[in-house]
Amino acid sequence: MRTDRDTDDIAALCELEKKVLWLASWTIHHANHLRENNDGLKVGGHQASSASLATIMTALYFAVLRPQDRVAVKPHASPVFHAVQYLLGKQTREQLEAFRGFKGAQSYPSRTKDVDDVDFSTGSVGLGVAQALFSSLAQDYVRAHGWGLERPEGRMVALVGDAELDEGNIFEALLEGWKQGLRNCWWIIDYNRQSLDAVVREGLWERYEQLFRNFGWNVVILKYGSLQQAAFKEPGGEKLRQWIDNCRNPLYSALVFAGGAAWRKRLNDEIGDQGDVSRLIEKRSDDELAALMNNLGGHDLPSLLEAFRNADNDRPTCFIAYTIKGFGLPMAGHKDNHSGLMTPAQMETFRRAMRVRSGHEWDPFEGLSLPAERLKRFLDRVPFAAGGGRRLKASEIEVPPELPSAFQAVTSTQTGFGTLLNEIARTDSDFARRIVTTSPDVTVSTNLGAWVNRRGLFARQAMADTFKSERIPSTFNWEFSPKGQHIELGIAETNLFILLSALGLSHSINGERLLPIGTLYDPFVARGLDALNYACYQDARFIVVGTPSGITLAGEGGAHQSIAEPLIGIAQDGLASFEPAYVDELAVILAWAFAYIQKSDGEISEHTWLRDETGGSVYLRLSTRPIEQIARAMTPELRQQIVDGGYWLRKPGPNCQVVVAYTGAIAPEALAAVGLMAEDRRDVGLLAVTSADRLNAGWTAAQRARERGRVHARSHIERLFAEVPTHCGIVTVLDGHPATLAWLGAVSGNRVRPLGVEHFGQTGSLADLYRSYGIDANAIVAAAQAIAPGRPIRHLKALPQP
Ligand SMILES: Cc1ncc(C[n+]2csc(CCOP(=O)(O)OP(=O)(O)O)c2C)c(N)n1
Ligand SMILES: [Mg+2]
Repeated sequence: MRTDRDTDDIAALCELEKKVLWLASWTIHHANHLRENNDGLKVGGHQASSASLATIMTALYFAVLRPQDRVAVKPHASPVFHAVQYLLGKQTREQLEAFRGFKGAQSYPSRTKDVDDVDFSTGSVGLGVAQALFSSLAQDYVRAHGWGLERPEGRMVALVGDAELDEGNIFEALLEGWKQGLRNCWWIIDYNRQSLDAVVREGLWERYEQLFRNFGWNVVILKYGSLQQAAFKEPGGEKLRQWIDNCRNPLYSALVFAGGAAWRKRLNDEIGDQGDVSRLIEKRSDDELAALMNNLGGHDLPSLLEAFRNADNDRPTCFIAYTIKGFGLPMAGHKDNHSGLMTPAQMETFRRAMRVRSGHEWDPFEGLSLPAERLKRFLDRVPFAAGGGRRLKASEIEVPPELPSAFQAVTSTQTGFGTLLNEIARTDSDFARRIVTTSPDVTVSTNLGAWVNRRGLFARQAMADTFKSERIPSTFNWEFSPKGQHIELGIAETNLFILLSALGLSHSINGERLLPIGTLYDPFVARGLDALNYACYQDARFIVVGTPSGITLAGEGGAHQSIAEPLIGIAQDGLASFEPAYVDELAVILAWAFAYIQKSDGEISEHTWLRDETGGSVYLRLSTRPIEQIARAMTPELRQQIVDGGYWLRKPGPNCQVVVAYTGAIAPEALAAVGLMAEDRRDVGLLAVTSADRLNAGWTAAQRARERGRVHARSHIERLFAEVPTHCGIVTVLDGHPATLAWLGAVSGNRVRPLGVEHFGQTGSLADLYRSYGIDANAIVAAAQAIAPGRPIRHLKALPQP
């Protein structure tokens, strides 16, 4: 039943809907026609896509959403989002005028770059949709652990393009959501039956409906608007409904584009000789007929409000809202409208139709029928805007400066990682409680088993380990409870990264900090790479562990051996990457990482020229190869150098002819090579590189700083190389792509011979593979002899022929 308040709301909402459409369209027009724009890319996609969602977003933001709700907005509806925020006083005219310009409002909603409180960034279609789902799971996790209960539970909402549902990651998320008992999540599908290039297949909604119901979702189909519903009740109305139901998507779109007269002709041709329905058509003018046929559920405020308000439970709900791409604009319905921009002449007509005076385009209440005062009062009462700033804050969790550790003399970094987490699991501290681990079905094989045994698996409902209750011995205790600290995922790596993205934003979304760690096999980082990039782009904070890695995983062959990941580690923004060789290094890096992922807003470090105070996420590439550990005391200096990216394991002497720089599991080969050439090359240096990424980033930043006048800026690698003579050759080696370390030669102008893996690996023993790929001790010696001429190195053996 509707109350007076609702009627009042609807009048105001109708006005705001017009204003939102106008402002979004004007923002786009401004960026295209009134500002210099020479990137060759038109922004038509925004125009038609925005119009498609304008009604739905008006209903949501101005009436339905509450402050605790969070939204991922379909990328191309960004202008609508900015227009809504503008009306709510959270976005500025300057930003809108600079839409797509330098530091202006972003083309795709961005948490990190926009000023108007974007909840979740979007851009790569499909990922924001999954982010809403996983954020709901993250919220459940936080609350099940007793945190943030003073705040109301929010709903995680995604505004989804219908073609966005082509992205497989959405279905991966859907399945995972079902397994995890998803709640409080809405996906609102903008069913305009158009994608970027074309009109979508017939009957997709039926597939979607079935699919969502199969996964336990509520499905609400918003097909007919209130005008249509009323018309269906008129004599002949049922015929009209049948015609609409049977009309193919491309034809409907084409008629929307063509307008009232075309509708009349078509309807008369097809159902016009049937008495009642003819009268139904005839009694409407062309404009009224067009308004009726365009009145789909997704453009009808009363139907939308009713549907949203009726969904007042916590079941995941999918709304399939029929819409028209380009609704209200001259390109409405045209299949080419994705790149269709309004011409200045069309904009002029639109401006007049909207009763906006020239020069008053940005005025919030210009040309509306209701008095500005009344609309202002309405806006002041909008529930969504009531909560103040939407970015919550959580204090930093204190991290022990050193992690408890006791390692075996011969061990691998992966085993060390398991041991370190197991030790943390024994402790009872806020730090240990805030850690949450997750893995896509590789929990045990990435060495998280001991941690999980102690801290348990997370589920909202407790579930006993049947093997344990049946008293069948097993190494692993697989018990689920609301207190568990490990979220076990299915194999989809993209889900892992989106979950990390959701857990890693908990401080800002839930006001409760988590310390998330995700593990996966290193080669499959590539499988989830876009999602990892997405998570970093929105500044989510987590630690990701890629293990096992490289051809060191000898018996597994090319399918499981990672090659390119060290380069990903260098190139991925927002991710500090490490590949330690020894477990004591790992312990230092991990302790540092727990603090680093919590940092924000600081200054760029004067010491290393890295972003140590602004923080970011961390990637650890670990190996299963057991190697002999170095018995040494950890000094503060060594600790700092490990974090900065490298240290001299053997300092080069003043006459140094060769430096060997290595990363990761290949350390024993590098050590052995230095031994083999010691008699024939002077003062050989051995550089342990714990982070090619941080060395490289620091070097680049220091150069940039010097070019901008800070003449004393020095990076860590420059300081390390300060004593290395320029005639000295550098051999670099790692179990990964050689380009990772090849740049080291450019730091002080040394010749460099980078060794590594460039081609898909194969099965074999470790010795077979290292020899074959040229990263064993003998290959290092051969490279040294080639770039650091001198007497023949006696221990050098002939290399295998390729
Ligand atoms: C991963 C990815 N691939 C491609 C694109 C380019 N792209 C942007 S929107 C879009 C299709 C949009 O269709 P739909 O989701 O139905 O939204 P509509 O255009 O109807 O508003 C595509 C292919 C993208 N943003 N992300
Ligand atoms: Mg579409």
